[in-house]
Amino acid sequence: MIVLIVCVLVDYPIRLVKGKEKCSGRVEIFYSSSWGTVCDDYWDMNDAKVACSQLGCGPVVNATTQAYFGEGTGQIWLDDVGCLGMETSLTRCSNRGFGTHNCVHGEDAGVVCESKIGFLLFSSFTLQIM
Ligand SMILES: [Ca+2]
Ligand SMILES: [Ca+2]
Repeated sequence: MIVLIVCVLVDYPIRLVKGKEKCSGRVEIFYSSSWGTVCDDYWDMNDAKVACSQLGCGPVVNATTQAYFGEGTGQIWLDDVGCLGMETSLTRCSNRGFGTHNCVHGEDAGVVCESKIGFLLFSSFTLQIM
């Protein structure tokens, strides 16, 4: 029970917006009752990898910058995200603190991950030909 409460406090839900499929899009995080975006400063494959695994998607394909999936609205919640790649959620990575940033929505970060189904099919296909 205690573990559950700690997780709720540390891990905030994320979603991907405006992608062609559910495992790609602009990264948004739910904090303080509203969805906000992530700035692309120091946004790289390690950060995107954490977002992909938090969402239950397959491996990361790309970390997008400069509002590749369109500009979000409202708060920019995270900036200078520094993941090592094995964190279980984006908010466990170092950052400047919720809402502290020097960004505009033109810098919204996004990710492209393999969709889980595609990844599983690919994996089983690889197994079959091996
Ligand atoms: Ca980073
Ligand atoms: Ca910054």
